[in-house]
Amino acid sequence: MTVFEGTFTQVDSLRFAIVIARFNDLITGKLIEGCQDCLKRHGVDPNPEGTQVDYVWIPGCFEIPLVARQLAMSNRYDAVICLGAVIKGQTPHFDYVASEVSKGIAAAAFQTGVPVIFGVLTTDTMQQALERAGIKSNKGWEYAMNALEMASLMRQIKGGMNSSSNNYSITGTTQALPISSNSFVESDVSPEV
Ligand code: INI
Repeated sequence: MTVFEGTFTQVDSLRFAIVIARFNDLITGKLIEGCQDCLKRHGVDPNPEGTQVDYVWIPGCFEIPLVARQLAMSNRYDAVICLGAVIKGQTPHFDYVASEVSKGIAAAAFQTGVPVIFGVLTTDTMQQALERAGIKSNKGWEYAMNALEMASLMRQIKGGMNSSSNNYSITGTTQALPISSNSFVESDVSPEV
């Protein structure tokens, strides 16, 4: 039997999309810096003018799932990293946004077979968010590590296929996909023929 495990080397051909919420950009701006630092130190060129990382700005976390799914479906990326910060206020808004973004990110990954990293801080206070965005540690760094590991792991599981060769399209029908396709699971995404 085989042990599959993501590595943090051989990153030259990996491509990532980073989706960033403008809402609470004091926090999300710091998360990007952490992400970029980690990617760079592992040999990925985070320059937006380069070929390895694209950046997509959106209004707030509620918009993440739609955009993340679209990017994951594009066959351009080995992983999509979603960065946001949902901070509790005086109203139930936090709960709606946090709930939708977490479910939506999971669904985007599940439906497309592309790793979509949940890089969304959910905190009670701005202070807690700041502590996780650079003051004590920078979770952006960890999210990039998660993306590197998952990108590598998925390439191995797919048998070394380049992500750009995994063509699929949305059909609206539910069917199990073969291992050589883009997912192991029941999904409404099916291979292009
Ligand atoms: N968006 C966030 O990213 N974080 C929040 O804390 C937040 N709160 O609490 O309101 C938030 N709201 C905006 C939301 O994500 C949408 O952009 C907006 O509702 C438009 O769809």
